[in-house]
Amino acid sequence: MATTITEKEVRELVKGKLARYYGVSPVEANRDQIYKAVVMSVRDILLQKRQVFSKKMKTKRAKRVYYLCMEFLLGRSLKNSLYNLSATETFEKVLDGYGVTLDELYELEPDAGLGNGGLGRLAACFMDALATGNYPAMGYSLRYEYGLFKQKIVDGWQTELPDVWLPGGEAWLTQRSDKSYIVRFGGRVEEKWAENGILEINYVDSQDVEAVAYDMMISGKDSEAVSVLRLWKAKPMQDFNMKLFSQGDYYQAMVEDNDADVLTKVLYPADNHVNGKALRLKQQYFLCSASIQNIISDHRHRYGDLSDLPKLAAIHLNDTHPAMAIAELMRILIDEYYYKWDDAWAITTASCAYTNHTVLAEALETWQEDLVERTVPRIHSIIKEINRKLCEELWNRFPGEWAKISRMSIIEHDRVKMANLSVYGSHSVNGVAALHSEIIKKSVFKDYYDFTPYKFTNVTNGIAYRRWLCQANPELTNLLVECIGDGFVHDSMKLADFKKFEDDDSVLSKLEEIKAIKKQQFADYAYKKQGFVIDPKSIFDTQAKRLHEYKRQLLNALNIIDTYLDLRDNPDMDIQPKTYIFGAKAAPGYSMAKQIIKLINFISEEIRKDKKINEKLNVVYMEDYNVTMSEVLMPASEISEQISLAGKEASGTGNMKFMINGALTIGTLDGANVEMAQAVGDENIFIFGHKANEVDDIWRSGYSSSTYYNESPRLRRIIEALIIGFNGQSFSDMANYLLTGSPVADPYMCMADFTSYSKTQRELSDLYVNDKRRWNQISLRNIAASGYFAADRSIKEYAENIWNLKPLK
Ligand code: 26Q
Repeated sequence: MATTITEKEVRELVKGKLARYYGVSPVEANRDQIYKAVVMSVRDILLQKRQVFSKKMKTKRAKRVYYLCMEFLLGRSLKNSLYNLSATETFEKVLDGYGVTLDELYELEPDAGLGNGGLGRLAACFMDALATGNYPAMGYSLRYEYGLFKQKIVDGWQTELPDVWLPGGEAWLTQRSDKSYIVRFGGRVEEKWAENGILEINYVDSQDVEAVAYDMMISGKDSEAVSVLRLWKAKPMQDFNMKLFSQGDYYQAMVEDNDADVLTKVLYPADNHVNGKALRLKQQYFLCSASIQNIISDHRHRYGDLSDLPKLAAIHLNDTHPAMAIAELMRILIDEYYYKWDDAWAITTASCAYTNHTVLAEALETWQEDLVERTVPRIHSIIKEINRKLCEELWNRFPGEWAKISRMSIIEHDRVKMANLSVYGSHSVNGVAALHSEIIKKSVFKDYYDFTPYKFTNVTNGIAYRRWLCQANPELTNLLVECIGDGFVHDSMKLADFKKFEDDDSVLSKLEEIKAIKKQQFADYAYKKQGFVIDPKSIFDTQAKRLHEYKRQLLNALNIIDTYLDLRDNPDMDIQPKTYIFGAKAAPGYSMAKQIIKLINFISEEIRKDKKINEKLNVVYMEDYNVTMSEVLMPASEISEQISLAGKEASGTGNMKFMINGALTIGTLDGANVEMAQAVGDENIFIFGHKANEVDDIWRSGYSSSTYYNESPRLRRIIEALIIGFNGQSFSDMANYLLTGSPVADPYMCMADFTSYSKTQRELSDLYVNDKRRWNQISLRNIAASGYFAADRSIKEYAENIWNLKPLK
């Protein structure tokens, strides 16, 4: 249902905001004021829509989903909100009179970078899809003052700068002083049996922090629903400080003031890697406690009885980061509402569901037990009791199987294993792509799969495709509308109709023209941002994602080196000019990842110095890759690099964004690539390398990268080049990493997959030169087959198979 907001209403709204907040009329207002006034106007429209929807949810006693996640990587919102409200033109007309365009205003909005990568972006895509599908939904996260750091490349090396997003991003947030809760840390817990037989829990010397809600409205496409993203800000507790103050402990009062603030200062910048810091644990509990308190209090106000909770609320744990929500829900039911343990446990497990996003060992969260005990003593004792009951159940079920029981326990060797808590405390566990969901049943959760097989399921990830297709690529969208009508805007599966045009030469050449336009736009962008000169006629081959060894940017670099050495030997070699584009941030403490960035930048520099070679081979490292950059980059890319070691990438979602924009994928059979291959057909995707089971086999029999070195003169030449170095800098450490590293050389098997990768790269180049028509056909088939990878579809599956949630129409 499209909004019917009129030009007149918009004009009044914007004018009112300008007068109220800045005391200016539209003609006096500067751009920044107009931007903020427009954002606040859109926010008001959405708030009002949400209110209407909220009333309906309540009267219909509709079940709601609460999506708990430490990250929401939203990017910009203005363009998306106007698009979703179908109000872009109306606003454009109003702004016409003010001498600014919407495009200019869009550029004023900072990215809300409250996430690292895939997991956080998925959460953002899901909020959009939930609203679009008219599902009652609320997301919960933290209102980080600083999002993911800004990346600057200095002399080839990544440096980090703070991401100050709030001054520009704040206009989206509505402070909810009425939604505030106390979260308690530390101290001691005293248990006292009251005369009425009730166990009273008292907190002694705890540090109390106030959680204040800030709401952000997330619109759906032409729908009635609006999703709310509730972000918690930590605020020092006024009266607590006053108490200390009045006791004469002025200094302590001030220090504890600062302590509270620090909780929601900054997002931890690690992706697929845990950080066992106390502050992170506190952040996680802060999210869990504030959110669960809020869910329970709202539920009680609306419906009274908490026993109804599983019927009316689905609580979703996005990875294990909010796993303490399980214990927090138990705490509140037992300590505050005096539920019996088993009844509380039944409510908790029926409400909670958990998604796993990784099988990497270094990303599996475990916490030192004494840290948990010190930080959240009551939660610790509840987890201990959950664990005791679990072990009891396991002893009955698997008598004598000590090793298994120990693996399955929640607390083992003084560590709290969040994955086991999440699985045991949830009624559903899912992976994020078919292959990944199979792998977790065989690896990390094998024992749990034997124990409770019915809990395990799969929901393949999807993307908010309207952002990357309709908004980021209007040229392609128009072509699609001309060919198949605009039904695909609401139903991504209709993209399949585009396949009918695979033999239509005029459509194929239009597709090529559109790619050329988007390439030129990206070339202009790269020039403006970083001064890179890119030949728009060269093939744009892109790897854009977080920098991680398992994602194998290094494998890409090895192939670039190989081509470079060929060109150095023979500068007249007849090859299709190619531009390799990288965009990636590394966790600040991840030194190997930073070395890889440096390698790519040094190669890039050296190549740039040789004009003749540079005409055929160009490497650009785009600084500060973020959501907004991806919206320019994905539509411009012709080759999508999805080259993780098979079995390591849970799903990937960038792969889907490239696909829908017509890029050809070069990739391993990993994550969602497997399903992309099924959807588009093996002839339309460029798969190489060892498969997940082969990787396991090689690993078991002992991987030796030197075998591949000995067999391949090309690899030997590359390793030699690394040692000699690029742009005056030796990368012999990298050579050692690949050949002699310990405990194992080349842990992500770049050497093992190099030959097959490099051969497939050549096939792609040959196809581009020799049969551009077939290239365009493959591109078209990819677009047509991408409809399955929509978040709308993922959300429908979650709603039907996990949350038991119905759209509210
Ligand atoms: C945990 C504890 C302490 C500090 C940090 C963390 C932490 C933070 C972020 C651990 C992991 C992450 C992020 C994981 C992630 O982004 N995973 C990706 O999720 C995507 C969405 O499902 C998948 O498509 C990707 O395959 C997966 O890598």
